[in-house]
Amino acid sequence: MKLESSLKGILMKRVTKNNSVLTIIHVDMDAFFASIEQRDNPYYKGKPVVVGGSPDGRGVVSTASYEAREFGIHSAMPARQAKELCPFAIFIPTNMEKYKEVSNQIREIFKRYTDKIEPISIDEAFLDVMGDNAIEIAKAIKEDVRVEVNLTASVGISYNKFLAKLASDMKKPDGFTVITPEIAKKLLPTLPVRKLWGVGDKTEKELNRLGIFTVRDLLDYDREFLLERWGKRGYELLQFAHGIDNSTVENKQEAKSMGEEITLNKNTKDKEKLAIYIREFSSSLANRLNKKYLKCKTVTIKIKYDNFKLITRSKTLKQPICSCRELYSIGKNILNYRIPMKRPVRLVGMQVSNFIYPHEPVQLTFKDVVEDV
Ligand code: TTP
Ligand code: MG
Repeated sequence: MKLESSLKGILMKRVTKNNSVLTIIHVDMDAFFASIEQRDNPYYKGKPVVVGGSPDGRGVVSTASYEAREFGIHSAMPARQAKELCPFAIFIPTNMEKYKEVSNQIREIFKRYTDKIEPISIDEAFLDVMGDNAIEIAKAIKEDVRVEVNLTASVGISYNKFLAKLASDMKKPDGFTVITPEIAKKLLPTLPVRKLWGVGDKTEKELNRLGIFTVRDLLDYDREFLLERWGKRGYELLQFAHGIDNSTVENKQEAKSMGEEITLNKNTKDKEKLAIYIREFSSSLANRLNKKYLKCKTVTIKIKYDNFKLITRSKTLKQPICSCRELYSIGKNILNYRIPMKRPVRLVGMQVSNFIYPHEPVQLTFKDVVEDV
C-alpha cells in the first residue's frame, strides 16, 4: 500500500505541472485526537467523545468529536462544563505518543508530494507544491490519509497561506475547498473581521467599537486612520482583507529550545528586579509550550554582566513541566541560588529545552530536580 502510494506521488509529480497560481495547500486533520480514538475503538464511533479532562470534571478538554460538538463542547473548555453539556459523553485521557506517531505518518505522506512543508501544529501543515497541480495533489493527499491512516483531513487550496488556511476551515469535516483569486474577491468582504490573521478577541472588540464587523466594513473604513492607529499591524490587516499574504512556506525544523530575553534599560544587581522578568518569561514560555502541546525538562537562565561576560545555568528535571508556576519556580530557584551577583547585569534570559509531548499531567516537587549543569 505504502509503496503504491509513493509511486503514485512520483507519477503525480511528473504529470501535474501546470504552474497555476494555486500553489499552497493547507491540511488540517478533523477532530484529530478524538478521531484517532474513534478509529481505534469501534465502540466510540458516532458517539460524543471528549479527549482530555476526566469524567469527574477535572482538567480541560483537548478536543471533542464532531458528535460532542453538537452539544457545544469544544477545545479548552473545562471538563466540568463539558460534562454538564453532555452527561453521557465518553471521556478519554490523552495519549500524546499515539497522536504524535499519527502526525509523523501524515507528514510522511506530505513528503511524497513536495519538499516544501511547514508543520504548524500536530495536525496541521502548509505545503507549497511549487507550480505542480495543487488540486490534484490535495486530492491525492486526502486519499492517502484516508486509506493509509484511516482518518479524514480537511484541505484548503489557494494562492497564499492565509487563504489556504481559511479554505481548509470552511467545510470541515472532510472538507475540500479551493479559493481562487475570483472567489477570494467575492468571499473576503463577506467575512467577519475575526477571520483575518492577527485579529484576536482584543482587536476584534476594538474594531467592533469603530463599527467594523465585516471585512467589507474594514475596507470601507478610513485607511489613513487605520494605518495611524495600528501602524504595521493595520497595514497587514488591510493586506489580508485584500487577500494578500506574501509569507512563504518555510521548512521549519522542530524547535529544540525556546527562549526569551531582554537587555535592560539600566544595569542592575537587584535579584528581585530580575525575578520580575523571569516571571514574565515563564508566562510567555508557558503559553508557547502549551500552544505546541509540549512540556520541557530543562530550564536555563542566561545572564550577561556589564562586562559582556555571559553565563548560563540550567536545571534538568525528572518530570517534564509546562505551567507558568512551575517554570517560574525553577527559574527563580536558579536565579536565587546559582547566579552570582558580583557585577551588574545588563541582560537576562530564560530558555526551555529537552521537550517531550505530554502524556498525563505530572505533579512537580523540588525532589524531581536531578541534575544541575
Ligand atoms: P485543532 O486542529 O485545532 O482541532 P481538531 O483537529 O480537534 O478539530 P478540527 O476538526 O476543528 O480541526 O487541534 C488539533 C489537536 O490539538 C486537537 O485534536 C487536540 C489538540 N488541541 C488541544 O489539546 N488543545 C486545544 O486547545 C486545541 C485547540 C487543540
Ligand atoms: Mg484539526
